[in-house]
Amino acid sequence: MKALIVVDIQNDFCEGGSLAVKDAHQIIDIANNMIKYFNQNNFLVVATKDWHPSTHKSFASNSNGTIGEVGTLNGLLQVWWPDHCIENTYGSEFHPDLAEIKTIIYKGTDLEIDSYSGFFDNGKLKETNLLKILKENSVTELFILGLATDYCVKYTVLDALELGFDVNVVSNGCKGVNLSPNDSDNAFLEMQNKGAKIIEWK
Ligand code: VGL
Ligand code: ZN
Repeated sequence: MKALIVVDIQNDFCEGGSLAVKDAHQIIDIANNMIKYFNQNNFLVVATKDWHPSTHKSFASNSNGTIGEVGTLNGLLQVWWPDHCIENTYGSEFHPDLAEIKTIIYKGTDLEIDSYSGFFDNGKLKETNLLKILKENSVTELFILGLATDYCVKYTVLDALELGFDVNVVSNGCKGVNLSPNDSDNAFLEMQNKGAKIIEWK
């Protein structure tokens, strides 16, 4: 069984959002096209949502940090982010042009720890429902796209590989933050080196 995982296509990561990823809107047609194809073939479609309380400590504003710089949060390296994807706000809603997805995984809900991967938080202390849902549906092969290549897409892909899934990363369906200019290119290389197949959806 195949599954599509649509990562964090939320308003705050798109143009005009507080943590806008350059050219994010360019992936929405590809995402919608894949959602339609997966639905038509009775494959599974899952979306993740970055979903933070306003007090989340990954926010520079809550941790005396400088946006884009790296500090530590409960013993883990942490990039300080602008406030983003606050639960139940416009910024955390899916982009209005994204096709409907029924199964949604929420992550980043614990204010003490960030969570880039759709499977686990950054310390692998807690797990979301994603693995359980994939197992219940006998999924073995994943297609992953979304935002951002160098954070939530990358860590979702690396965890999926460690968990034993066959992973396809849809390169034309991903855009990155690029705090450093090569971050997304390096992320694709790392995902590929660890066993992901980098594909394009036409
Ligand atoms: C993300 C930074 C902070 C992402 C989430 O979705 O890639 N990046 N929170
Ligand atoms: Zn976040």
